[in-house]
Amino acid sequence: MPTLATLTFIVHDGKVLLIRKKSGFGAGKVNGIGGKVEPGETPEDAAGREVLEEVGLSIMSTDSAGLLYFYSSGSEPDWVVYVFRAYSFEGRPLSTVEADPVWVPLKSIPFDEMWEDDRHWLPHVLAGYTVEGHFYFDENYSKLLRFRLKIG
Ligand code: 6U4
Ligand code: NA
Ligand code: NA
Repeated sequence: MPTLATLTFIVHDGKVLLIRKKSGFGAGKVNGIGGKVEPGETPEDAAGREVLEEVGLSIMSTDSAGLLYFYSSGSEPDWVVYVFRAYSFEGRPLSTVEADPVWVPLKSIPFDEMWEDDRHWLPHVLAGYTVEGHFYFDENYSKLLRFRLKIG
C-alpha cells in the first residue's frame, strides 16, 4: 500500500513558504511543508497539522492543487501525495526540530536544492493550476527516470 502524504505551499506577498527539512524522507532538501497522513485524518486535516508541527503556523483554509504519485520500482506507487495551496495563516514561521522555514520569491524557487520532480509540477501549482503527476525514480530515489504530468 502506498504511503499517503501531503505537501502544502503557503503563498503570501509574492513569496512561497518552503522548508529545509531536518528529518524524515528527503531530509536536507528544500520542500513544501508536509508529512504523512495519519489514520483517521483527511488529507486536508493532515496538511493543517503538518504546517503547525513543522513551522508553527495555523492555516485557515486550503485549496486543493492535485495529486502526485512517486514510484521507485514496480507498478504501485510508494507515495501518493495530496498537494495544497494556502493563502492565509496566523502566526510567524518558526524553526522546529523538523524544519527551518524560508520565504522564497515566486520567481526564484531553488529547484536545484529540491526533489528532482518539483521543477516539473511546482510552477503550475504556484500558477494556480491543478496537477496530476506520476514520477518514476530509481531504487533509492536518487534519480528521476521518467514522468507523466497532466495539468488541469
Ligand atoms: P515522520 O518522521 O514520519 O513524522 P512525516 O513528516 O510525517 O515524518 P515525511 O517527512 O517522511 O513524513 O514525509 C515525506 C514528505 O516528503 C511528504 O511531505 C511528501 C514528500 N515527498 C516524498 N517524495 C517526494 C518527492 N519525490 N518530491 C517531493 N516531495 C516528496 O516534492
Ligand atoms: Na512532519
Ligand atoms: Na508526521
